[in-house]
Amino acid sequence: MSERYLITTPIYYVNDLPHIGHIYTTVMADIFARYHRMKGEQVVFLTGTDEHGQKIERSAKAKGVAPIELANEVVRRYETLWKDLEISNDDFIRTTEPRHEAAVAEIIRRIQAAGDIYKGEYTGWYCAGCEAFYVETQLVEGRCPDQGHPVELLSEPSYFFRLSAYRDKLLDWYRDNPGCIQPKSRYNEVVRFVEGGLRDLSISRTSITWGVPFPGDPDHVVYVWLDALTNYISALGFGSDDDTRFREFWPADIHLVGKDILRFHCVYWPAFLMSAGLALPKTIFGHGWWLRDEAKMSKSAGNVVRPDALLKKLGPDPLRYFLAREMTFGADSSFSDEAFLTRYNAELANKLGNTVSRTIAMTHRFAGGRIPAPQASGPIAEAAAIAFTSSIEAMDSLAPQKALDAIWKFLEVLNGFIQERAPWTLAKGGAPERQLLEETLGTCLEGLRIVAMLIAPFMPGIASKISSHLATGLPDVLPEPSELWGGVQVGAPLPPAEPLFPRIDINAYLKESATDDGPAGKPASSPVPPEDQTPKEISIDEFARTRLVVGTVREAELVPKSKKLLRLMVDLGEESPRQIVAGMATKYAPEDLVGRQVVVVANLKPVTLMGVESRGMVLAASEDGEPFILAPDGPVSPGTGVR
Ligand code: ME8
Repeated sequence: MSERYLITTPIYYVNDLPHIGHIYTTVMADIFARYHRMKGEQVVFLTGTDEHGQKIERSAKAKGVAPIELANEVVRRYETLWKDLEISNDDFIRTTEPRHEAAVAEIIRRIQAAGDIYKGEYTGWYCAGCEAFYVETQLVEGRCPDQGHPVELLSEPSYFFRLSAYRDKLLDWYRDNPGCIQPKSRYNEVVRFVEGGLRDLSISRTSITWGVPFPGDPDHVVYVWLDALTNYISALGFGSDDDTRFREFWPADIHLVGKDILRFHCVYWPAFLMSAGLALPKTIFGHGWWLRDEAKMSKSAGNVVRPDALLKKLGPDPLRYFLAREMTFGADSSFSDEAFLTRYNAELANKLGNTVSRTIAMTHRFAGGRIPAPQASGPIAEAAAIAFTSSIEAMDSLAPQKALDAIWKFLEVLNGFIQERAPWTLAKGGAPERQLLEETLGTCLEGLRIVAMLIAPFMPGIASKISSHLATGLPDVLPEPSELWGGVQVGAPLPPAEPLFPRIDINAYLKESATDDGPAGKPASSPVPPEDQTPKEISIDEFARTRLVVGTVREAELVPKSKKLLRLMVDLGEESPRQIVAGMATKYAPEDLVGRQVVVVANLKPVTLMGVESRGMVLAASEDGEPFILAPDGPVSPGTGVR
């Protein structure tokens, strides 16, 4: 019987649309769910929406709709977003579903049977933003101590849960299960809080109506946090006729939550479960916050990032990668498009994308486009084994960013191996060099097959694309370490290389999104007069920083949908021709350029023009907008310098 693994995200409020914080928790949970499936475990991954309570009741009223209409609309957005991000949740629980309400009634029945509920009067402060009760001394400058939301005074009949009776039992649980709250700093925080003593908790409301009716007393609705926390078992069938999944999968292996809702998960939830005689979760992991301008991003603060444009432009994988790589799991981090695009270009386009397309291109050029046999063993196989075991260890110890580190270190090893062996030089040698060349390419392709397998939980789309490039599918289950090396299909034909991550011109992108995006945008016309366009004097050293070389055009074609742009493949004497986009189609037909020599700026930062990456610039004199190509006075070898 394979092991079982239950992972959950918080269920999100439906008062507003999701932002990067909700995306983060859900993506991280998805990464772990996929990883555990690849370990051969039976996984249940749950997410959903928290639809009751004062906050939703008020938001709906302000929008002039019924709460359920608001919920339906936001749920639709969540479901689309999760699909776009390739989230592989096994269920989506809504707290307005009958199966959930049945579970809430059942847990209250059990808590009541344990003698832990009594009726009284609640008088105190309430924060609708956090849906939390506070006593006067907890407030900070008259606001909620956790998030600074406004609070209001309540005085209403209420049912109470004897939370105070659970102080010692909770402390015992924390002591006996030091891994139950992670990271350690959060564990200490919770223990200190509980050591300070617990007050009984109000678990019903009478001044709102949008909630689960309190069993046996229809004047009350269930306090929204007791209602919401129960989602973790209602989604498994607890309290329903078919509770097989509950019996098989509960307790949860990990509740993944933001640190904002630690107290509810580490104090209230275990106490409710103890009272109801149910098993306690194995781990509650409180991750950090995505910040903007030093403040937590939140719907109420209105400082949120909704990365719709990035998602639309680049698909889900780069965003999934960035979220997992940028934030040390557990710590806070700041989100910026710039940090995202920098990692994208450096780590995805350069390190991963280039290594894959370069290796495939060389296999076509030098090895007939079929996968050659890799080395049977050696330093690259050893480095692959290290990447494999380190990334598994990192994932098992809840450090996904370290797993990515290990994989990218291995990519560096592969790149170093290519540079050292220099297939483009080996290709010019005799039989022994050719054999070495084939072995080099086979070894790199095998290394990339392993990389694809290891990145699959993080970037499922790209991983399967690389695997299909390499003519192997992704394995459903990770191999044993002894079986890791040598799975590549020797002799299989490779499809042509295609760029996996087209490079992005960061400045152009940021400028474009600044003018597109409203609040961060700048007015299209500026009152500041344009600067003098004549460049100022430069020194010879400054000029020498421009690498000018002669190249021979090998291929030319029109860029689709463009009247002006040509896509050229220019031989600069490097291992493969460079793709360069030139604005010359109004003057030159593609076929006239093939075979011609041109002068190229070879160290220009790559840009993407009409979706095509350009890695250099062809020089031309320009008179009244008409280009005149510059060329050497006689044929020279591609790559010859110009000065
Ligand atoms: O709290 N950085 O729902 P919610 C990182 N319904 N993560 C963030 C974040 C940020 N800036 N902002 C939000 C609720 N999150 C309750 C949960 S569970 C039984 C009920 C993430 O819509 C993080 O996981 O306010 C946080 O805990 C959650 O979204 C809060 O989502």
